[in-house]
Amino acid sequence: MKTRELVTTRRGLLTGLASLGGLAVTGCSETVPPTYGNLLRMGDLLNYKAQRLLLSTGSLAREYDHRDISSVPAVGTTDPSDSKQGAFSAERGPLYDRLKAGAFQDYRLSVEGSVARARTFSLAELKRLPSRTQITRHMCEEGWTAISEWTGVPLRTVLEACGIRPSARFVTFRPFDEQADSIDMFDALHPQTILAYGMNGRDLPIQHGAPLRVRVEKQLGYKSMKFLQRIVVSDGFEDGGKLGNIQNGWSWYAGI
Ligand SMILES: Nc1nc2c(c(=O)[nH]1)N[C@H]1C(S)=C(S)[C@@H](COP(=O)(O)O)O[C@H]1N2
Ligand SMILES: [Mo]
Repeated sequence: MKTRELVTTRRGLLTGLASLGGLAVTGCSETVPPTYGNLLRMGDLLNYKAQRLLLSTGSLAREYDHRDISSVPAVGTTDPSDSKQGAFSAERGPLYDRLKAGAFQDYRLSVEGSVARARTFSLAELKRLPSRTQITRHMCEEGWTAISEWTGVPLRTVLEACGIRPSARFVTFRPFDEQADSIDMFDALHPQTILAYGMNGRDLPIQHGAPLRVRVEKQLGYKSMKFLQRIVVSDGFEDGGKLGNIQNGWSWYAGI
């Protein structure tokens, strides 16, 4: 069963790569993120280009067994409704509080931007789409790692349900706290990039990003944005403005 899943997934990845064509692999200029004139950031660009070349042969993050699952610290925002937390949003925090009180029955994920049919998804709708479960190692840039099982819907499935415009290149995640981050289409369509609503066989706990977080398994921990409210597809690179990790001193590309 496991092997068959893996084979299907690898084939899925190859199909994905074929359909992307030379887009990211050849590094055509629109797909290369800016380095913001910082010399140190040139290393990110090299990492980005190297990883995209490696991906042409197909690359999945390692998956583990149930017995490997470890305990995970909750890091960064652990509850967007808590006004004492550093990244509290005065605008979205109270909204999150109401959704949490209603057990996220009224939660809607908005998918917008460079798609043919912008729309929202309830949790029930997301759960009706084909799911993927994966046991992976989270690697935080602070140095700790932890292994968990994640269940969710591939981001690719959700984007395709909205009709990805051929000009689309990047996907930005807008959470309920004061943060934002983006990935390129290559990572967005990667078979292990999922919108997770389950963790270790249960509903995703609040502190780990309820009701929905993304798992970007080929990058460091901070790219796996928790508490998703909106997903914005764009043709050009968006740094997320002052909420974006890039303007707050983080590498945009954190491939591992
Ligand atoms: N919305 C949001 N997403 C976030 C963060 C955050 O503070 N807010 N922290 C990031 C960081 S630095 C890490 S390591 C992981 C931590 O996930 P965990 O709390 O489930 O361990 O979430 C990432 N996603
Ligand atoms: Mo982190």
